Amino acid sequence: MKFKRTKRNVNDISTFSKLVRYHVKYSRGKNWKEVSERDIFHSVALAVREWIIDAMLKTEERYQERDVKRLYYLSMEYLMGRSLGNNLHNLGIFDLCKEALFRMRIDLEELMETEPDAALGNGGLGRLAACFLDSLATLDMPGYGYGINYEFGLFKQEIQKGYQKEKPDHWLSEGSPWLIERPDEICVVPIYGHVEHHKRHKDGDSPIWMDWKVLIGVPHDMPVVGYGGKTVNYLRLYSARSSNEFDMHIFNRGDYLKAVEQKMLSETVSKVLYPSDSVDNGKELRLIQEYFLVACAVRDIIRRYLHRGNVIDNFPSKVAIQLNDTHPSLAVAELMRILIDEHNLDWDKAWEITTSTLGYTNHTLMPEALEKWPVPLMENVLPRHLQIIYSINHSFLDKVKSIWPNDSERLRRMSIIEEGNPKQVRMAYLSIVGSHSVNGVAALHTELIKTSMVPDFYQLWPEKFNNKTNGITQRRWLLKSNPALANFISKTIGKGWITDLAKLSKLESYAEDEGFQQNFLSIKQGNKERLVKVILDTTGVMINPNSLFDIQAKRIHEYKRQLLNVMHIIHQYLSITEDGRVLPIPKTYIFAGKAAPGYTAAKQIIKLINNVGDVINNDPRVNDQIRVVFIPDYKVSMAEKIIPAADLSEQISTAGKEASGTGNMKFALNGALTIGTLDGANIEILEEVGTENIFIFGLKADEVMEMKINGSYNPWDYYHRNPYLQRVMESFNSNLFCPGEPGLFKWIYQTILNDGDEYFHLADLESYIEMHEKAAHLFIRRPIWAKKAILNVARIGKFSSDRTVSEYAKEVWGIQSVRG
Ligand code: 26Q
Repeated sequence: MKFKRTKRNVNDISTFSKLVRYHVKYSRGKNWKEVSERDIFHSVALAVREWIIDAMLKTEERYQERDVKRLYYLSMEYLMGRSLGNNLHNLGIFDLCKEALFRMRIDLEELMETEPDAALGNGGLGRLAACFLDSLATLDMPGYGYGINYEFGLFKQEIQKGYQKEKPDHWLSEGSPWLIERPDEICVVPIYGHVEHHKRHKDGDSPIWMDWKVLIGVPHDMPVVGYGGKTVNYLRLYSARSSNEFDMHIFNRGDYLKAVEQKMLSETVSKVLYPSDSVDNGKELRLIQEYFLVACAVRDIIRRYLHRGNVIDNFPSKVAIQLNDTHPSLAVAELMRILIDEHNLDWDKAWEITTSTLGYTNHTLMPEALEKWPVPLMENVLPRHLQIIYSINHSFLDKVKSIWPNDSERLRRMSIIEEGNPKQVRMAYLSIVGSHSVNGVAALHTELIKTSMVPDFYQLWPEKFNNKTNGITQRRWLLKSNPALANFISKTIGKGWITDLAKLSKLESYAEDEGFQQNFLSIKQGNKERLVKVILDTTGVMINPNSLFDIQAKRIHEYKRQLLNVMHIIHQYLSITEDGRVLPIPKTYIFAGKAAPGYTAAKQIIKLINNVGDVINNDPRVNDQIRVVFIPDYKVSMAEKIIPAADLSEQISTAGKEASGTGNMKFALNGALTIGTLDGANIEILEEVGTENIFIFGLKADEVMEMKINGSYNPWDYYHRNPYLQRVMESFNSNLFCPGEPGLFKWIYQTILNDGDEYFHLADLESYIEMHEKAAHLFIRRPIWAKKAILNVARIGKFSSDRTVSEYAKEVWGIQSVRG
């Protein structure tokens, strides 16, 4: 390289500018006067990447010197969002870079807006993985993500005539400056074929997996910069390629088209993220994706372990693997297969290593969302793995039999193989049996796993089960997304909160300080004004920045009850237009979120929100009292703009259904008050912030469960008892909100009143309306509201992912901080 590197000095603005110009010329091949925005973004990122790579290499040296145990997080999803701003903050060179670019007449904030989101995930589970990686690096812990380098991330959402339309997200079309390809570390992955039995040892039969095809996994590393810039770990994402040897074989047979077709088929494996956040059972491509991730990750982990001269027997002393839900649970079978077939370990030793290495995190209780794979499909795609799963099940059921003899009903309940036509592999059971740790993601959720999802397993292994309440990284969700509040907090109590969120408690003493309250409120106002512009740009609707911003931003799901929110809005609308009511304060109801493309009810709810918005926003009778907007294409970078602007955060799932929620934490951290049910982590937020600083309503999980079991819930009772609810329901039966498409929302009336209202909307609507009244009245008394909001910020410290990750490190993974 021609460029003479001056010794790197993070304070040196001119070094940075030179590096940017260097990359414009030698990486983008352009003269300064012909650069595009894209060129500048890439050149700035490549300049920053140099700092990052230096730190990344040093980090690896440090880990090697100390020969530390490492954690590998296996996840089908990572919702990383944008990296430039985050990396600059974590490296501590944000201001330096801003100044350097300013001198080159480039606005850093504008440049940051041109970066495409890395949307390699659907929602909560994928964003949690991203927060964990940030925390691991910040805590100087050797922890790595393993995932798939999807060519297409989560679809882009457009709204046309009120309906969601999906557009492909080709995020890699211009390449990513953050991905470092590692062609020398590719993985060869066998798939399909069949198993033959050969005599190997005197002790019996040795199965051989034959005639498999081959996939190649090419790793791409995305560096993960810890706050302070000392530790840089990485997220290793695999792209699927076809194997050359394999193609050559077909090419040589003269079947050129067949060979190209085969090549394309191989590459579809990492083509696209499945856009559903609950199971889409039985799709062969999804099974192959899950296996592809697991096979690449396990090979890579073992290779790295053995490379250091270690013997396989001590594997768990240097390696922990965490399964992010059941999606990578084939790791149980794959690790067993490699230990037995490739390292010749006996079954018991292999089993001990496997279970000591693996941990499993459950993210859902809903029976229909539990992953299952048809046995015939698995037999075709992964014949040897299926055999191993049968053997695992056999010895597992032997153990159950030895403890509970003559209990065939229990064996049927606990079997990893579900009887039926076809038989299915229960991936949650495989994960529980194959791991030493099983955890839920909030206290209530963990209790429900133990008592209602898998009580038999809890009875067998109570010590395996533990709770790890989710958290979020304050670096992205306050420092970066809400700079005004972050600076104000740092000025008041110092910067300690950035790496120790519990320090926010120092803000408690300012909660009643008038000056502090005023600053706090004016920061919120600034964030609201920023969002007003975004909403005008994306929807064309002008909203009132002085109204109460009531926000529900999350995936669209019946259990999350966006419909309950809409019912309340309709109630309020009708109380103005029909009862002549005047609201205590103007309100803006803001929604954002994507529906899985195949989830009809969820897509209809989006249409409903848009239609209700159209009617209300164009009705002069309510115009200065209510507005309803749906912000299209919710994603991490949009969340960073929406969340800091919220006054009220909607966390209103049917109790017992939301495993944890993490949006609830982000909103509270940014000074919104929560209106919510006693579900998931809301319960723990209530415990932290105190009952007078949160608006809790509705049935509790045990009450919902009880009413379900004894069949005592009858939505008609609520309909008949309360004329307001009746009026809301009748609006769905009429064409009030669908004048152009008569009958469009009748299905809602039907689902709620005649089909049993599975999610208890009518049971909770009355208390929800009451809580909203209470919230609106409090909002007028602004100092009281401000005090509550400040106390939310001051008391939310528990929900840092630093705390969550530290708990996993100590109690599950056995890894430690490695400081320089
Ligand atoms: C499975 C098989 C086939 C296709 C898709 C899937 C699939 C994909 C994503 C199933 C589930 C998901 C995502 C689930 C998820 O995001 N769960 C959320 O996890 C958060 C982090 O723990 C919790 O806070 C939320 O409560 C939970 O809903």
